[in-house]
Amino acid sequence: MLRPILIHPDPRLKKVCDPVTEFTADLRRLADDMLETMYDAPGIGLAAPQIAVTKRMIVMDCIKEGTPEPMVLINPVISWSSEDVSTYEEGCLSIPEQYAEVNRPAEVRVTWLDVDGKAHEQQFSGLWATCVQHEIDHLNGKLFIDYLGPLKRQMITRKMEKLKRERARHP
Ligand code: K1U
Ligand code: ZN
Repeated sequence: MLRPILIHPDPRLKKVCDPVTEFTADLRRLADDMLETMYDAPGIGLAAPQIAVTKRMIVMDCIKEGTPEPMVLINPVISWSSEDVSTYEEGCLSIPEQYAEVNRPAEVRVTWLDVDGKAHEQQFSGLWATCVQHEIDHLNGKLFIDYLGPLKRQMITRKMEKLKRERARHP
C-alpha cells in the first residue's frame, strides 16, 4: 500500500524515533509499504517518519539501473565513520525539488536488524553511504537542510510552506 509522504515543515519530521521492539507481521507489512512508496516516488531511500511512523526503520535501494537491491534496516546504528569525507548533491522526498551539497563521511559501518530480528553489519561506500546517513538522520529528526546555512535553509522552508499551501488549495 502506498503511504503519503510528509512534506517539511512538519513537527513529525523533527521527532527522535523509537526503537523497534516487536518483529510482527505488521512490521513486515510496514517494510513492504515503505519500499513500495519509495519506488513509486521515485527515491533511493525512505525513513519511517517520512510516512508519519515514529519507528527506527529505513529502506534503501541505490541501484539506479539493473537488478534492484531493496534493503530494510531496523534500529540502524553507525558503528564506524571514515575520516574521509565525500560531497553529494542531496535531495529529500519530504523536500521535493530542492537539492544542496552536503559533506558526510565517505564510508560508514552500520549495524541493524532485519524484519525477522536477525542482526547484520555492513560497510557502505559511495551513494549507499550518503543515503544510509541521510536516512538515519531522519530517525533523529534531522533533515539535509539542517547542514546548510540559515539563509539557504529558510529559503527552502519558505518554498515548502508555499508548496503545501498550493497543494491544500488544489488537492
Ligand atoms: O530520504 C529521502 O528523502 C529519500 C532521498 C534519499 C537521498 C537522496 C540523495 C542523497 C541522499 C539520500 C531520495 O531518494 S531523493 C530522490 C532521489 O535521490 C532519486 C530519485 C530518483 C532516482 C534517483 C535518485
Ligand atoms: Zn530525506
